[in-house]
Amino acid sequence: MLTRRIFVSTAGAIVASPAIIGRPAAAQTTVTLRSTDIHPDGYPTIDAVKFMGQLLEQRTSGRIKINVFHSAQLGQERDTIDQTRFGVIDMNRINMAPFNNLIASTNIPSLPFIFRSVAHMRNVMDGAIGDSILNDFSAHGLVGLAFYDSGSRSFYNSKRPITTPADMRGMKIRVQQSDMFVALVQALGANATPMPFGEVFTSLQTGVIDGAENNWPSYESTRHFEVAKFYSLSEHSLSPEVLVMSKRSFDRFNAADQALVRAAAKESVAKMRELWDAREKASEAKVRAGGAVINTLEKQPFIDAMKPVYDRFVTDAKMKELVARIQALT
Ligand code: BDP
Repeated sequence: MLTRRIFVSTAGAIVASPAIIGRPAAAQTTVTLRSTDIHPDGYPTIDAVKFMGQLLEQRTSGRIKINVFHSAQLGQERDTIDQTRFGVIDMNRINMAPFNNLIASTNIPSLPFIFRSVAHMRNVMDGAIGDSILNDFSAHGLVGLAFYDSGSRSFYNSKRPITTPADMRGMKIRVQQSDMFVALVQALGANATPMPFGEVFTSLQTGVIDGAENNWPSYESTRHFEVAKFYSLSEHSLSPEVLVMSKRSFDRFNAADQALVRAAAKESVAKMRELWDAREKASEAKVRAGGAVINTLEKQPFIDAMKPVYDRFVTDAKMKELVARIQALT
């Protein structure tokens, strides 16, 4: 919501409040964008969006600000998507996975083993392929602003170390609310349980599920390592984070302010990566010290087992072309 001292006319245009009528509206109108994130304060995604807010505040002499609501104060990820589309929430830092069922191309960077390395992922997401996926948000009432890193996701559970797909047979594994992630886990012979992030700790603790999959910082910040100590380095998905804005909120800005918003979002990516790289190391050290049992594994059997996921989700010509272009890129 573009709030504070702004009235939105029925035509949707921003007009100055009576208190400031008589002064130049553009110089006086303050816009505070509400941005949502499920992570706790201090997580790299939160600090990156705050950094973007500082850039905007400086560049507009305080006219545009961002208020980041952390810790799922505005809801769990999938629930916040519609609120963002309708403009109840202005900005959303969210993983690609909850968009997978809504926007076909968002499946691509979430696919198992699509990226060879973090450098490969950054190269793809920073270039033309990333831009084309960001553009696909516009048909859904959203403006794709930027991608953030999310490290690599690995399986963890409360039962035993996983070294081969057979170790996962029959395990109940929580996944994000994405059919592609359900299929990915099923391909390994495990039972996939889609559920919101905020319910995972209790579900692990009570044995409703045996495990889940995530990167080091989320495994650590959620304290999942305390209730599911076997972390097996499958590194099967680098599904990035995305920063989107409600098209309704974005369209209320004039072209110059829209350009400022886009530029500040892009500039926050480098900041995020710096924070992310440091946090990954710190989180890994923390879970190791906290008693997590970490093992490496041979990836090829997992790559082979997950092949059917490509057959099912990379179906049309556009998706096939994107996958081929990603694989061809260094
Ligand atoms: C984290 C992502 C977050 C996802 C969460 C999850 O940063 O956006 O919602 O995983 O597994 O790594 O739900």
